[in-house]
Amino acid sequence: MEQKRILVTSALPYANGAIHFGHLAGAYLPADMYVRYQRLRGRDVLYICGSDEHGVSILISSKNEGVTPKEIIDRYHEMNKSAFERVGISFDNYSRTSLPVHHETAQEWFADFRERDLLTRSSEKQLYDPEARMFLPDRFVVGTCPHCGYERAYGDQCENCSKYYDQTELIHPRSLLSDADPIVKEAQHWHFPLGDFQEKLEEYVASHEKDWKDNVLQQVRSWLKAKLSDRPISRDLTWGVQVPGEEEGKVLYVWFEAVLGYISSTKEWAAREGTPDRWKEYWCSEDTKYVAFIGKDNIVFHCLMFPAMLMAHGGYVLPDNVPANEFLNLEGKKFSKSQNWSIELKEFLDEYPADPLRYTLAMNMPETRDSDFYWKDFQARNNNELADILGNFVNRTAHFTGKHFDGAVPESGVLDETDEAFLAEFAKTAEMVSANYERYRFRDAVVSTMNLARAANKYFNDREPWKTVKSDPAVCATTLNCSLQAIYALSVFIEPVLPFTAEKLRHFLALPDDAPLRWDGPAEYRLPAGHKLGEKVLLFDKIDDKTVEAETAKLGAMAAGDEEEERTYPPLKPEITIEDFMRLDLRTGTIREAEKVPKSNKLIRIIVDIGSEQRQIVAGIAKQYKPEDLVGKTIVIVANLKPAKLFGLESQGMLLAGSTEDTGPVILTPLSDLPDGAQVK
Ligand code: B3M
Ligand code: ZN
Repeated sequence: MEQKRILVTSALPYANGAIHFGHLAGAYLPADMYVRYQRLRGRDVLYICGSDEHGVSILISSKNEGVTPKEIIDRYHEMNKSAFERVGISFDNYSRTSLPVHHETAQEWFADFRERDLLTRSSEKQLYDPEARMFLPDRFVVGTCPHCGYERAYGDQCENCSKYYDQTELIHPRSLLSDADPIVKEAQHWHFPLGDFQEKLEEYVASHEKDWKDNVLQQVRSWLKAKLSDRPISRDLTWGVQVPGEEEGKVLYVWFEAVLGYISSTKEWAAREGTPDRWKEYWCSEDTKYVAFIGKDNIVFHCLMFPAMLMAHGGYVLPDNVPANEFLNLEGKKFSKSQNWSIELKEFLDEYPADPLRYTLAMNMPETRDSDFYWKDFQARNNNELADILGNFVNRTAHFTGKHFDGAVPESGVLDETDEAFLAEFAKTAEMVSANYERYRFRDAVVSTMNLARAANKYFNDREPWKTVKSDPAVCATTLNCSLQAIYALSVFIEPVLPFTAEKLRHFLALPDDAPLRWDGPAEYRLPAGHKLGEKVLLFDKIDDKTVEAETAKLGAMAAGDEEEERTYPPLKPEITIEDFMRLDLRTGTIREAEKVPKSNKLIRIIVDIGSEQRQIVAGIAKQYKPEDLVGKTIVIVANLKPAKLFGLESQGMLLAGSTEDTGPVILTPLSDLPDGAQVK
């Protein structure tokens, strides 16, 4: 059964950074190609997206930069929206989850679930910062790892030993927001009963065994096999969608509300169109085919959580397909913003046109496995394929028609077999490319599309119009007539992948009003003889070796980078008074003994003489120092820190060390001699 309408969504990118090629190739370019193709088929298709403007990562960026979360989301929303436009992603609506329509929608869904007693509420122990007056998300706490003693372990996972634990298990937890010691407090959280949907989701996934991609099915099956369980859907944060009926500071878990962003964005679209109820035609009708484009890291939420929410609500259409792509890498390495191993869309588009990029990404789309963007490949695709095949064919046809036929479509004579066969390619291409788009095979679709340009180039060569123009003008006219028909056909078929070039072709053809801008146009319609063409246009500039070398070098240089400049610094803590500082008792002391803590590869136990007494301190410095090098050194310790146990050993204080991610702890010592027990202030 063919549905009346197609609803297409692309994952909502976080408004927390600039989108790069990897994002584009993952969830946006394929969706846009699919949508443009469907529009040409004359189908009622709606393409929805927007910025995901909540979540802890945005809060962290705002703290790091010392600006409000609103400033962060405004900046990146505008930046990404405009980059999407410039690269030709043709959303019908690009919304924001910070808009009232979204907050209301998400709250309505939550309230509906709660009123129907679907949700459960239970309490969990969590660290609370009494000074910042908030519960601490895992990324906002550091402390000593309960497993290996690493001192900068995060609330959920230790970067040193990779173990997971509960944030309340951290030793000496510290809030990254303020100086206060966090306290353990009970927090009430709402849970969505995902486990109750196990069976229904199994049926749902089974019903798509034939049409979903393997990478998607594999991930989903392994989740189902492990059995689904209830998921917390509230968080204690100051940034997000307020949980209705709760005190301030309790927000909906970002994934619970972000997926509803597709619905609120559709509502925004409908209201702007002056038909406020029309969003329901897409979301609440069995006549809709819903396709959700995402990257592979979003599979669980789109294939299990969101469908379960839609089932729980009732009356909504479920995704018919979730074509998730794998990841695109850059020159053999993962995209990394922090290491500057990345190409931001905006910067790229300041230098290069969008279509060659779309084409290159489509030809390397990570459809079944991770793939790469290489500058060299970009150059080759642009020069050898777009310019030398498509561009060359159009260029020669335009030039020849201008020179010999006064820039108008020549009258076709009798078609011979070659002409017939060439024209018959249009319908075949339409069918083949279409079959690929319908099956979400984007690379194959583009290969088949380019094959028509190849065939056209060959046709022009084989017919040698530069010879027949003298020897047999009627044949020459036929050749050019057919070539111009091919440009029209190409202007339709390349539209999904090369929309800006398609537009240029239509401009050159000065398409008559009755020429259908539709997928089946090339099989049915012919440009009439005598039709006056528009101006010749340049389609593709070649990219030279120097440019490619410079771009590649830039990437390398950035990654090796001037570390000082590229480093990000932890946010400064709130101001304290001199009295606050004086509460610390810092003392000098000489290390008398040092040895590695057995079974720990990080910890060293030292005995420090602070004059009045000797202290045992256990410190995570074994990677940086050998015990024998430490004995005899004067260091500074915090002498009035409450003792803590590490690997069964009591640590009676803490030594002062400076540290960065790259250096690890570096112990501080006095510049000149100081006796033991001197106060440090
Ligand atoms: N913003 C995560 C991501 O960008 C998230 C997607 C939301 S889709 C509703 O990977
Ligand atoms: Zn650890």
